[in-house]
Amino acid sequence: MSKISVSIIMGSQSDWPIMQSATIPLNELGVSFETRVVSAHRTPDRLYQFTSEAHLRGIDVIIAGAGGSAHLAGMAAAMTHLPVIAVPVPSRHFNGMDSLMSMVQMPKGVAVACQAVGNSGAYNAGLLAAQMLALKDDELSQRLQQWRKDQTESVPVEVE
Ligand code: RP5
Repeated sequence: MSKISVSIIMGSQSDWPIMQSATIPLNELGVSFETRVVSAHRTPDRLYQFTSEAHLRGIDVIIAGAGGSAHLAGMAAAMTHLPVIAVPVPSRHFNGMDSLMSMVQMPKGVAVACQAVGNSGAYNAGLLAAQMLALKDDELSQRLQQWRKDQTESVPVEVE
């Protein structure tokens, strides 16, 4: 494993069952990551400290998952120049539609790469982070290209 390049942050421990999906492609591709609970509204000072220091600690990409009024990704993107990939976590009352709208409708000037709601979005967030890092890492790029080939070959032609 190389240096920790990806930070997976989430608004609550309760987001982890969804956000854990982000770790699958990262592990498969050999990308090191850290996980942190950082809430925009419950721990604003922690969010400030995290975004102030992330690039200094060598983090290259941030994955931010949250549910409900999911301002975590937008706030993180407002406070760091690092790319932020957002994962809308399914919420208790609106199945994640509120999370999606909060994350995807960023006003111009602060970019957030919003993924699908739920496990698929978290999984793809990990994959996208690896693709970003592969731009400057030839060995990771080779692993990523092989991973994509393997995935394509794993799709059966016949329906069982
Ligand atoms: C958000 O509120 C979190 O991201 C989580 O999705 C949601 C509910 O949090 P808990 O009340 O379960 O801690 O801040």
